[in-house]
Amino acid sequence: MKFIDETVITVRAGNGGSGCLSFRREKYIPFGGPDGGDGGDGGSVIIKGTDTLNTLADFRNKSLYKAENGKSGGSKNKHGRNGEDLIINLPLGCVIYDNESDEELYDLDDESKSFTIVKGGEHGYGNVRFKTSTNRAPRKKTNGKEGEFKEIKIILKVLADVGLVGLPNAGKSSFLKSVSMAKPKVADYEFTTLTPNLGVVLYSDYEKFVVADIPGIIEGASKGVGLGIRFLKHISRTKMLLNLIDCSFKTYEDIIKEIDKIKNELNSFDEELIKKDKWIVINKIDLLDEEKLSDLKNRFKETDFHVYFISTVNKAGIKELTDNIYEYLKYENRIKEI
Ligand SMILES: Nc1nc2c(ncn2[C@@H]2O[C@H](COP(=O)(O)OP(=O)(O)OP(=O)(O)O)[C@@H](O)[C@H]2O)c(=O)[nH]1
Ligand SMILES: [Mg+2]
Repeated sequence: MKFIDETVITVRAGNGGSGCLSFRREKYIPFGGPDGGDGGDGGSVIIKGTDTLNTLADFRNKSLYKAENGKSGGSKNKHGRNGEDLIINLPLGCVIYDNESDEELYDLDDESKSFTIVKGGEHGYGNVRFKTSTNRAPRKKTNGKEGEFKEIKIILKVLADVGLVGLPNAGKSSFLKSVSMAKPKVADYEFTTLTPNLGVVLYSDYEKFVVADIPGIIEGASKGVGLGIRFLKHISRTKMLLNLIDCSFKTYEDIIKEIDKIKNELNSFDEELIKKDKWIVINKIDLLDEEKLSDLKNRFKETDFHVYFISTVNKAGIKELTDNIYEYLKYENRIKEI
């Protein structure tokens, strides 16, 4: 299914049902009293996050979401039925904005949360309600109130613990593939990944963490070059970043430049991103001879970078890296129990 991460929809709650104007008409009771019942309340529109969805594609072809109106009241004091609420399930991680003011309204970052986004209109009153000692035959009833409506913008920012960043072809998707059950496309050309992929790393029987693989970033991405920054929002909620780097045919200096390039792009997009802990992951070490690899390792020892050397092909270094990610998330109290 197509990955869509932004959409605008209108939500409309149901109107309240009208109250009824009616008088008792029974044999032998010439002037029956009022017996018009109240209407029912209009249904509300409720939104909820679920992890069974991961795209907003379903919402592209429909723009109005409406809850049911309350039914009108009836004679014989019959209350109208309340309109049913409409529950809209959205992918977990969606943030909801008021489309007019751009104000953030809700953050669906937890499956247990649900929000009433527009409330159904209150029911109208039947004429029974207006009976008083001086007016025994009120000819008054009220209509239900209109349901609220709102135009909302939904932006999906996937929820993941670890975000993968790097130039195209660095091996981000290969890494995701090697640590999770995810099956992202991997190929020897740039921009193989066009939309984010999520993978769940099952660390033990009862613990997991989620890794997000996004399209490669190139110089100028923050200004719209390549696939641009469109997908960077998906790593904004991660707890840490891994900067993957293809080390084949590169000198130590090339690698340092590449680290800087990515850092600049992240920084231009959102300064918060570079406040995240970022580990450098040098990939494709199977393509280096031993001397070059140990030379590279030595050069990095003199730096402050938190660095790992891996190969997604022969799995070198992968276990150590995932163990350390797990320890980090656990230490930060961020590991999820399944
Ligand atoms: N030799 C070797 N090749 C690798 C390794 N990891 C990935 N590759 C290859 O590198 C190429 C790019 O890998 P991807 O995982 O698609 O890279 P990516 O970073 O996801 O690329 P984009 O999605 O374009 O940003 C593929 O041909 C992979 O097979 C590795 O450890 N060693
Ligand atoms: Mg990829």
